[in-house]
Amino acid sequence: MAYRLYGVQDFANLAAHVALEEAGVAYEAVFLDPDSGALKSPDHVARHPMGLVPALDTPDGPMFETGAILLYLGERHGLAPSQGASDRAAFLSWFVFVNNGLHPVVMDLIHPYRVSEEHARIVAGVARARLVERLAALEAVAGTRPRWLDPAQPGVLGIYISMLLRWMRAFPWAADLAISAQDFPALHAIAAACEARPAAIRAAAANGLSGRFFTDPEG
Ligand SMILES: N[C@@H](CCC(=O)N[C@@H](CS)C(=O)NCC(=O)O)C(=O)O
Repeated sequence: MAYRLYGVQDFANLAAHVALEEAGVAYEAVFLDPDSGALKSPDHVARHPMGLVPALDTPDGPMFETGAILLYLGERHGLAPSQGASDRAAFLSWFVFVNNGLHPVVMDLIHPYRVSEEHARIVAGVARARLVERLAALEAVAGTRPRWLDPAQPGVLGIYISMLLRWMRAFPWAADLAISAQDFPALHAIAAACEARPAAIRAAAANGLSGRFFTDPEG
């Protein structure tokens, strides 16, 4: 088995799961039960120092962090511009923008009480405003249809964005703070194309998801 992916159903491992399916490589998905303490077990902490998911066993050793795993799989399996490609610089810029500027802010939209229990509403509201601003920037670049965000081609950045769109719609701390992919047509097109591909449908099913799981998820 080339890869073993450790995750929890419908957690951040979903993106790596879709990437593995798109890559068409041999892998095993291991789902852990967070309520059993499995994430904090010595075995799992050896894979992920914070006892979180995803973690991935690779032929080059164990990995953790969604962004690192997606970049690794993308470069190895043709789901991202490779070293030397003229569009790699732009791809890397926007990949890190999503990993660093979007992903943690989505976590604040979903779990603002981790920042401040008393001011959760304010934290989530600020996160929402930041996300809308940053999604607009991402929408603008997606509208230029770079190869690495082309809805017609699977790629790790489109997969990553699709998962975050799911979370922003399905899991905001308060329902009125939800962000809809429909408000960002170029991003919606990427997520809609992704969720229609057999690879993503297989990965979603393994995570207990069906239907329009990226663009119109049930919270
Ligand atoms: N920056 C990390 C964040 C990982 C993370 O927060 N994972 C969450 C799921 S989305 C988790 O494992 N939660 C389980 C827990 O908190 O016990 C990454 O992108 O991999």
